[in-house]
Amino acid sequence: MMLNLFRKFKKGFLKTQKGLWSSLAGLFAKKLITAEDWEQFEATLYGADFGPETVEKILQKMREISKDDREKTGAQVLRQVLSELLSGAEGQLESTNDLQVILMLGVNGAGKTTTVAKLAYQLQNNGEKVLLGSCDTFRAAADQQLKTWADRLKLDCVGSHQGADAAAVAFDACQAGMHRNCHWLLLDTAGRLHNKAGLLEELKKMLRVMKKCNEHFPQHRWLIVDGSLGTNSITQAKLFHEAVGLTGMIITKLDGTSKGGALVGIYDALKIPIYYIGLGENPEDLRPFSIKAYIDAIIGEDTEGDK
Ligand SMILES: Nc1nc2c(ncn2[C@@H]2O[C@H](COP(=O)(O)OP(=O)(O)OP(=O)(O)O)[C@@H](O)[C@H]2O)c(=O)[nH]1
Ligand SMILES: [Mg+2]
Repeated sequence: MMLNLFRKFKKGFLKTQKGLWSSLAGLFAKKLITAEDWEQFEATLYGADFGPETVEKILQKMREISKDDREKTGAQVLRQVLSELLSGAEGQLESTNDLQVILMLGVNGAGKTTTVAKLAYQLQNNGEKVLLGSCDTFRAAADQQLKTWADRLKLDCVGSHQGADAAAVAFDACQAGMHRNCHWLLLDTAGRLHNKAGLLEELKKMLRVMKKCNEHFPQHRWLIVDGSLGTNSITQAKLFHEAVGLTGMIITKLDGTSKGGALVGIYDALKIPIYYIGLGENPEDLRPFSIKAYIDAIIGEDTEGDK
């Protein structure tokens, strides 16, 4: 299964990879790299959606390395630069004896509900006791969508109905999670447009109310980001961060996008750890984020043994 997923990851990034490869191979094979060569490579980086600020950083670092060390291949240099830019990006979820609450946030369609299901499936498979909470009280079918997942995965779910107070549902779910001695409570929320001030206020209210159960709740405030949208997500991520103080991110829909570079831009802009990546719509399509696997997927596998 893991092998399949890795293949899927690689297949998804194939478009990104192909462009980078041909451009890199040409670049570093030359004795003298001209300004025009760098410009061409810059265009390739933009095409892979690394985003303007990250492209600038990548090029600067690559130029520095190529001045001192012409032994390395282009792929080796880019690998080194990306590893530096992603340093600290791997989030790691650790279980404790107490209930941990994860609040899943993000704009419409980012993949929150699906990610709740996928993560619940993964935690449950590790022997953890998981409860779901349906705090998307905005959309009529939202509660049913989460309940359907709960039934499929044989999980308990604290339900709600359209128009209910999301903060009250969150409070009830926290109480239920504590009483039932759960390890994890995963809370789904409504897709909030980052520029809708009222919705962000509602989110802050949820946070205040949960603190009444336990001052540490919710320990995790994760932004679910649609990776196929590229670096457009950076602005929304910043706004969510200002409103709630994000502690982690999950980048979804990395299967089948040519914009694989956006992940670096998003991390570089926010420096919030990425815990998982989404590679499909099924429960098993969630992988812990690994810097090495990601770089392998966008540059090509590490056959020379360099890190
Ligand atoms: N290919 C792919 N599709 C995904 C992934 N994650 C979610 N989706 C799909 O994206 C669509 C939206 O996912 P949801 O989980 O409903 O998104 P949401 O953020 O809960 O949306 P709202 O509740 O409307 O705000 C669904 O069709 C999912 O199946 C992923 O990693 N890969
Ligand atoms: Mg949803």
